[in-house]
Amino acid sequence: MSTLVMGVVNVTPDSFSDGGEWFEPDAAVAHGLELLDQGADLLDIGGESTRPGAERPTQDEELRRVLPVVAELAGRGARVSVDTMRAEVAAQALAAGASVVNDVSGGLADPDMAAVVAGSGATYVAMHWRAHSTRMQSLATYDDVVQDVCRELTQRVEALDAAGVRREQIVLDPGFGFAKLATHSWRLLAHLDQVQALGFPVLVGTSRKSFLGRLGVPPGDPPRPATERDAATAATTVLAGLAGAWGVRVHHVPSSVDALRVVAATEQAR
Ligand code: PMM
Repeated sequence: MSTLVMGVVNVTPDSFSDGGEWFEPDAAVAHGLELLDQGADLLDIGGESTRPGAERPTQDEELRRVLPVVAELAGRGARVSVDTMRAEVAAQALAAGASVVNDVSGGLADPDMAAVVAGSGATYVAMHWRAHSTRMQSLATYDDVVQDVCRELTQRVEALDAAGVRREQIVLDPGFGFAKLATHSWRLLAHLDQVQALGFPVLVGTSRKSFLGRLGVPPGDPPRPATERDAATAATTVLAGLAGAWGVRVHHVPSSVDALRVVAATEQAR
């Protein structure tokens, strides 16, 4: 099966690469429609920025941001994912037409999340996570990042299973940049096969992340701006495609669609 392209629609004032750009519902919907036009298979709609140090919006504010956008895009036939750590936001987004819950905390942030997911039958992306954004970078210590992430993801799967979530619902994500230094993200990218070997579909979310922003930049110089990381992101999409990832979560859809065309054409020529 070919890798899906999940286009990012951040309805936030402060996301690291596109905060504020699509903050009004109409702008967010228009952006989602543009991403679909460009070839996105599904849209990931989020109302909470998870960049390092970000403060959380209240639940009411998060609902106010995402629900109209989820309802409108799902109503127009899009496959919609809601990017949330809150069970109530997930429940209301599913009721409004979302079919995927993308939880960067893998169920750790809200004890009610697993029950909502189990009851709905929705696809559930469980990402590797250690703490909220305000303190996650202080927890970026590992013995062996690939083994540790795989073990902690397996623990999440066991907890989800115990709460009634079916294995077929689960997609795993190693959580690039979340409680990870650049070296950790590179190691995970180099060993995606080990994450795949856990036996679940895998989502790769490298898009515009800071470890890509440091490529080719002399030490001490500022990283390149987020919007100048799309070519590097597309290169990671090739790696994800070759590894057999279920999906890539990206801001710039056309470059990743093309990257996956390269993977498909090469594989056909084998
Ligand atoms: N990264 C961000 C937000 N949501 N979800 C998943 N599953 N995986 C990720 O890597 C991920 C995510 C942060 O990026 P953004 O602020 O540009 O949305």
